[in-house]
Amino acid sequence: MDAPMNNHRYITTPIYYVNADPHIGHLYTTTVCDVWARFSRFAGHDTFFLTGTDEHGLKVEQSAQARGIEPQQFADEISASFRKVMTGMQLTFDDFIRTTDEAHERQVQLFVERLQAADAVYLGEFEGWYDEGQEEYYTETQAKDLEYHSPISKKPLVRAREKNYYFRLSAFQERLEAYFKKHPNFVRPSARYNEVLGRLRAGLNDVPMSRTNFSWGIQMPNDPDHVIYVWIDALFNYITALGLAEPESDLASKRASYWPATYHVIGKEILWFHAVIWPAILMALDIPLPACIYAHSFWISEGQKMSKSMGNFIDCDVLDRYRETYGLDALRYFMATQGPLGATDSNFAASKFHETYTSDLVNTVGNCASRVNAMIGKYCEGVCPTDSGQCANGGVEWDEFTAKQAEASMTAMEQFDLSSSIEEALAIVRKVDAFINDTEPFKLAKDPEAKETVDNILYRCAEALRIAACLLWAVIPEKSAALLSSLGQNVTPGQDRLGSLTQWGQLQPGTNIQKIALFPRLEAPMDVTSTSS
Ligand code: ME8
Repeated sequence: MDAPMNNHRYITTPIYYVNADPHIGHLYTTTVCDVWARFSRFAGHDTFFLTGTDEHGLKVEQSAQARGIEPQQFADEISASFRKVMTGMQLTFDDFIRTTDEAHERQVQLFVERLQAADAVYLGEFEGWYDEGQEEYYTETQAKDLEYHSPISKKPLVRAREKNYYFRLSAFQERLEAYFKKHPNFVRPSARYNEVLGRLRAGLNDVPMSRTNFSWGIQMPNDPDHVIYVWIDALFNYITALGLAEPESDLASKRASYWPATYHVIGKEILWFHAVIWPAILMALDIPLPACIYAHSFWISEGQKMSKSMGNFIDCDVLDRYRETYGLDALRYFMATQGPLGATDSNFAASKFHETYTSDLVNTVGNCASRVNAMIGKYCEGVCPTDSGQCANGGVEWDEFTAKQAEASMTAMEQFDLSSSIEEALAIVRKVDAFINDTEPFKLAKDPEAKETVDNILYRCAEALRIAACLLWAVIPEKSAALLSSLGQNVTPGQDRLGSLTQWGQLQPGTNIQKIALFPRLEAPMDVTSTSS
């Protein structure tokens, strides 16, 4: 990733289609962005986090018609439900853009006019195989595969021509290839980079950027017969949200400096649009490119592709049940550590969820915190002891060790490697457990002469836990805050800086330390078969 020129960071999710209800996929992408955005603010960066809904196009028009309502009303309803679910999951987006927002529509037209002025757009004629029922074109190869019949109505495809505006994608072949070569982290993970580059090198065709077969969309400037193709309309959201088409506007004065984006986080199925078409559009407009397109893989569920008919679909009802059983932080933790951020798909399974919850949250973080705080309760009257520095460290230079872990954890998070970042923080907790087992303060406490050693050990345990809690805050904000509060710490992420909070020695001797039970132990995995959906 190229280092940004200022302290600003900008992260985006795809904007979601309003023709399906929110499900694990949408909430996953938005949650991993939320983890990163929370971390980034805590690390002291001025951070903008954008999500929203993609509301134009034929499918929305048809879905609205089927319900006998206007497309706008239909879009309003589903967009509101996305927003509600995301707010309910405490996702801290700074704006929720809708492609039906007036400011978006106006700016898209301005950008398209600029593309026309730059001669990046032309009116051309397309000829192909047309499915009259579905109003969809197929290429020769696709039509051949379908034996020249509609896959839906089974009626014969017809030869048809359509006049469309085209974007001259082919003109950007060399510039794109050169850009990829110079920026090996432009697309991540690297498997996706190689995939796009391979396809890019195979050659680029111009792409249609308008349609005439429906009207629910943004009109092509000066041509009311054409509607701007929904993908072009949607991609612009990343810069219309910042007011980039209107540099003199209030919006731009507040937000324009967030561009270029630090991360566009997307699913792998929409990589081509983001890694090739979008950069070419930006090049045509002379706008800098985003630093990184991060394309994650997919969730499958209980070992199979998610499907409503299979009964393994992770929709909001199922997620609510996980949340009720394990808590919101556990759900965030599972998504961040076991999710498909890499190049392979991940399995969302009740047994795996339970195992992760039990091993990492109950047995590691929760157990260690309750152990340390309980010992301080028992052997130090609930008051943080003093570390006189007089006894052996049990093989650990705690200040150096925690500094190294904090640095590694923060670097990994900055690079969007959520699971490594979390693992570096958990390593601190594991080390505390090992330290307790090695030094056995619970045995030493029986000997009044060893009081100073016990105090020193317990101070180091509590202080290390405080640092781990700060590093885990972006992932499990509620439980980390509870842990910090049990250690008498009043932390306001964003105002307080992660970098300075993770320095050793800030826990003040004399602070009251409370007993804490963070994650209840649950006996069996959640029963996913009895889901109502
Ligand atoms: O494609 N696992 O919107 P969309 C993980 N409007 N993530 C998943 C997933 C799964 N099984 N299923 C979906 C669109 N996602 C366009 C985007 S952007 C300018 C326009 C997530 O509603 C993932 O982020 O189909 C994927 O890219 C996105 O939802 C697709 O959402």
